[in-house]
Amino acid sequence: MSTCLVTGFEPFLGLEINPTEMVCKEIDGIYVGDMYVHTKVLPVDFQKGPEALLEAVDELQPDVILALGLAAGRTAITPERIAINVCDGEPDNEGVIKRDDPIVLGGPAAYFSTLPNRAFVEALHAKSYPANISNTAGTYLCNAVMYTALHEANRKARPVQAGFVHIPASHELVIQSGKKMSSWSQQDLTAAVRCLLEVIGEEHQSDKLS
Ligand code: PCA
Repeated sequence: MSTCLVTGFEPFLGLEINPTEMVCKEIDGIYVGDMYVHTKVLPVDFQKGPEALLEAVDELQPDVILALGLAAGRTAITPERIAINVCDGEPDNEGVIKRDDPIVLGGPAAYFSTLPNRAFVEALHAKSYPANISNTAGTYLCNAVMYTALHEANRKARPVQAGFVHIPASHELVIQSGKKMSSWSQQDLTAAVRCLLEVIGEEHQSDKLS
């Protein structure tokens, strides 16, 4: 049996909905093949977000960390290629603003995702879900959590895969916010994340067989 930790985020920047939180609720406790899925919703807080992720990793000792975030305005599911050691941009939910700050003082400049991003895109396309690899997770909380997950995975003695996938807005979020942006149904967003989990689950299955 393997364990996958899936994380989402609370709403942020004045929005009332974060579709990643809904996805987490919908898939918490499911099995994909023999892979157990545990979810955790993280605060949009430069201090507490990464801390909550590390606590969940400590508790669960997952084989895989699939972190999710909302990228409002994007049209497709976008697995992220790289996390950089920088925090910058909009205030977090506590009003804290970071400017050109490292996530880990003296840490490596960047980490590549170790999730099967290309296989994710192919599997999503096979199900007619728009998807492409993104080359920037930004410099806000999503990048901070992706960097923290990969930094932690890198320190573990046993292999832990980790990475990040941004998802578009849901229809409900567009209605609630009144913003003009592309959106998907919540049902499709959750189905797309299940598709990612199937890819991960299959990979772990074939690892065991080889
Ligand atoms: N998206 C933000 C942070 C929380 C979320 O869901 C980001 O892209 O950094």
